[in-house]
Amino acid sequence: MKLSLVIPTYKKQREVLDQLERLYGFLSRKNPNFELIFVIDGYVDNTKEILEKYIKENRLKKISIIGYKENRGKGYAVRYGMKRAKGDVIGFIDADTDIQIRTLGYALKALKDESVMAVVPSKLHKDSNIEMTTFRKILSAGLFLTNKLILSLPKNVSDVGCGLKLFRKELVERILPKLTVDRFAIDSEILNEIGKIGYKVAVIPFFLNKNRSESTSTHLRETLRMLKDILHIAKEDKMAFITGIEMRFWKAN
Ligand SMILES: Nc1nc2c(ncn2[C@@H]2O[C@H](COP(=O)(O)OP(=O)(O)OP(=O)(O)O)[C@@H](O)[C@H]2O)c(=O)[nH]1
Ligand SMILES: [Mg+2]
Repeated sequence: MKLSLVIPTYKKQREVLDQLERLYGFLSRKNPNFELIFVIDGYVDNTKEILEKYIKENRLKKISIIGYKENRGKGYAVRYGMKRAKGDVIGFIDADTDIQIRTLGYALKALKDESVMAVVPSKLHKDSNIEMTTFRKILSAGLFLTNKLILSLPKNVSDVGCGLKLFRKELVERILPKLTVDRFAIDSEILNEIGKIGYKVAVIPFFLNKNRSESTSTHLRETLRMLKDILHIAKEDKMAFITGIEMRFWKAN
């Protein structure tokens, strides 16, 4: 199985090489048929140069560095990378090393079941190791409930924002043309599309490193933006539903 991993990368010049080494080493052992696609989401620091220098010096294959000048957001970067991915399984993972690499091991194992079309980790899985402050717990639960109430998430999904997800190529081909979100609500939008179609999702444990950086996606401004985007997704779905009924009504008459 060929695996394409998209790595949306914004202002990660301090961590990105560690992530590259880690992914390259892990996949060379566990699933040597892979490609890593770093999408530089805005040339705002030296991430691109650092990656290119390292790849050249070490003559690494299977890695592409693509990107653009202006920052567009995680959603835009993920879509940009996925469009260019060639794998039978296509996924994305955060550019920093906060997620423990064994989470990817669990994800690959879950795909051994041929009927599984997507793999999604959850902080609530009984084997996850996540310790969160009370504030983060409340925020996380609130965000999930909002998603659950207004979108069509797959039934067994209990977490939305984890920065690692894998999908089979057929699923990506079907939903990618429908995706529009540029920022962090991309995860919600993808899960909503999967839920609407009814694809089988495997939920796996999520392992985070202890001393990780302060979260960007939980900043108030990003959270509000995410809520706005989620409401927009729900509104578009409702409009499509109403239009569908109208069309049937006019056809019937
Ligand atoms: N913050 C941010 N991240 C982006 C953007 N575009 C792509 N990303 C990537 O989205 C992923 C998640 O973003 P992070 O900033 O790590 O968010 P987080 O994991 O909630 O927070 P940290 O604790 O800061 O790592 C990373 O791989 C980023 O490089 C963007 O415009 N803003
Ligand atoms: Mg992060």
